[in-house]
Amino acid sequence: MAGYLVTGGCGFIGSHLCAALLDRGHTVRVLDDLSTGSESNLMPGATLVCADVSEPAAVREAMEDMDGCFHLAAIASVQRGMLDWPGTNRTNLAGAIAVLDAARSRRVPVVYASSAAVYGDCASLPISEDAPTRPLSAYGADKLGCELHARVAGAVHGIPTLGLRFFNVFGPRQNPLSPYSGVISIFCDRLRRDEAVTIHGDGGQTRDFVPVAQVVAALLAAMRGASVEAPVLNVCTGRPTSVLSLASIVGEVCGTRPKVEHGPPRLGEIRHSLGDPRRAGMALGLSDPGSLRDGLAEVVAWMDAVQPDRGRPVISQTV
Ligand code: NAD
Ligand code: UD2
Repeated sequence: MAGYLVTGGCGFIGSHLCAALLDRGHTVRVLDDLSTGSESNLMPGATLVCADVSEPAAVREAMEDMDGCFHLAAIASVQRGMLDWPGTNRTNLAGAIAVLDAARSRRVPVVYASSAAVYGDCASLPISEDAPTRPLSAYGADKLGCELHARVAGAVHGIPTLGLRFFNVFGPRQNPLSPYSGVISIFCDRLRRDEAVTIHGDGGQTRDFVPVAQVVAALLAAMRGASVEAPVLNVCTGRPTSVLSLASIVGEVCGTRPKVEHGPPRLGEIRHSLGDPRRAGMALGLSDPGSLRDGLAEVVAWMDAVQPDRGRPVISQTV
């Protein structure tokens, strides 16, 4: 059994990862500032260090006697990166550097969250890991920066790393109440309460929606694959869904005819994002992620369990 530091462990993906690590008998320490995460997401058995990941001393202390680090803490929103460029950069890039710096003295392996946002708008789909990286957002640029610093960490300091380029992740515990929330959490929350959803633009933009269980499987396997070569792998399904058809599938799952409003397209919006899952599938031994409809049904079932009368939003916390 090993001890793992999970930054961002009180967030959506982090809480699922912590549950999986604890199930396997590992010791889990979480570093989180609870800015978008919640203490109610701290898994029983995990300990919490409430601190800012961009504070090198705090991260160094949290990494003491740990065997590995999963670095997930970030401001996980393209839109917030547009609004607060320096602030998101501090968390998203300086935070990653603080993690790598803390890993330096004992060469602690680091598995970290990158994003499909590093690719920008790719001419050729599906996108393999060899595609050029041309981010269209500060968020994507910072994630690419994490990958470059991970390469330096391996080449210069001998720190093993592996970066996972998550596509659009969804599942239970994703908070639907912020304007920056992932589209699936917003659509499920609204349509189960028979409220209208807003589609930014014409809804023809497509995304590769990947269930959180697949992401956790990839994270767990990635710790064994971390190396000084600083590999990066896609975590995706290879199946495209337009935002318009997402609204209609969520409507079916919720048993309602969706009311859809169209707003202006988002600034810097990527039109099509579709990953090639084959390399990661082989390297990490991933199995089929299951259907989008089943994953959506799981999200709606979770929301119904938390808020059975469907009368009010699912989580009272706002971000
Ligand atoms: P989340 O907002 O639920 O979790 C992020 C966690 O990091 C939260 O608990 C938050 O409180 C914490 N955090 C934020 N700033 C911090 C700081 N300065 N110091 C310490 N903790 C801080 O988001 P998530 O969806 O679980 O994302 C996890 C990781 O995966 C992020 O790195 C994100 O960029 C990446 N990612 C997410 C997706 C997705 O679709 N959700 C896709 C690609 C990449
Ligand atoms: C980006 C990244 C993703 C992850 C995420 C941050 C890409 C392709 N994906 O996701 O990997 O890093 O940022 O967590 O870069 N939408 C609506 N109505 C809404 C909400 C969203 O139409 O109410 C649309 C939105 O315009 C976009 C799609 O839904 O076309 C997905 O939006 P999102 O905010 O869930 O995620 P996205 O693609 O910005």
